[in-house]
Amino acid sequence: MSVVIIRQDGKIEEWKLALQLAAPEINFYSYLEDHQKDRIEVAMVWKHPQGIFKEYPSMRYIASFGAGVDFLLQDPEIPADVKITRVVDPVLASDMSEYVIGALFSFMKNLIHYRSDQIKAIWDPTPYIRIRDLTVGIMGMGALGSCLAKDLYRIGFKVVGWSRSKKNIDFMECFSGEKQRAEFLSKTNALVCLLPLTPETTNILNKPLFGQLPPGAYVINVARGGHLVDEDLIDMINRGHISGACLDVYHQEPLPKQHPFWAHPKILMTPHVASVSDAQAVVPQLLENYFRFKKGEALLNEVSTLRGY
Ligand code: NDP
Ligand code: OXD
Repeated sequence: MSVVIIRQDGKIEEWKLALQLAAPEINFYSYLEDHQKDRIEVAMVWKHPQGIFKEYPSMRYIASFGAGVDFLLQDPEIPADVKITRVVDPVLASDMSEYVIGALFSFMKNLIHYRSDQIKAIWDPTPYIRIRDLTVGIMGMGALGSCLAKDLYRIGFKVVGWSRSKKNIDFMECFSGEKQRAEFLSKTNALVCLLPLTPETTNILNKPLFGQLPPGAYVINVARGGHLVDEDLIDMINRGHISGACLDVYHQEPLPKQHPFWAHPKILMTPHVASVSDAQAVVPQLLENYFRFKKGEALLNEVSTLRGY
């Protein structure tokens, strides 16, 4: 029983140790160490080097270490019949809520603005926004978006949501599909993107969409860089229609040093850390799926390659 672990962020040993401790009967290999590649059927992966799956002709099941699977579905070298799963985890969801709530308050209370004033020793009180004055619109009401909606509601925010299929949630108004998107946007003062990256959602955060938000709206993108048309965001902020943005994800990560986001006074950037899979929380579901796969049982959180998420 063998599994290959593939990731390029320096965390292979940490995950390998956590997995090995929990399942000593399985051999876990880093893709960088010697192992019989042609016999490996299962991989656990986070942002793999392109072309790596050509080296694993027996691959049948790939588990993403994260919630997103866009990097796997975009790889044409992964055969269509390979099963793919993703992480769905309450810790991942609550970490995401905490991040978004932090970003919202930093916008409402002008904290980034004051930090930049502080560096220049400027004393300039500015009006702030109260919870009761703001409606948060969540694009993507899945595992993360629906947890965020509950947490925001608990704090007292008005929340609206938008997804592919219709949701009925008693404490909030939910919209679905293309036809209801404009209405959803018209009610949103702070937009949070928690969509998966698919062909339908690529570049969805663009000028026409921003134009449908009320003037002064704030944008938080914690999903994928591919959702956002960078120059459209900058243009709509510079025109004053969008009051600013908090971004955690980018087209290219790390974001190249010359990118205009770095120096923009109204853009708060973080390095893809909104919610990071926690080994202790996630190892049990990775192993559960490994054993299910071995027994030929249905997998948890299997991705639909047709739907794209
Ligand atoms: P889910 O698959 O659980 O939810 C996706 C939601 O998006 C669903 O509500 C789905 O609708 C909706 N959706 C999908 N396609 C469309 C569409 N074309 N139009 C409208 N709605 C659509 O995903 P998660 O909540 O688990 O994660 C969302 C994303 O967050 C991940 O794919 C990942 O990219 C990102 N992420 C970022 C992290 C970070 O640290 N920055 C950490 C973790 C995740 P429906 O309900 O009808 O299916
Ligand atoms: C994820 C992520 O998809 O960290 O889990 O972006």
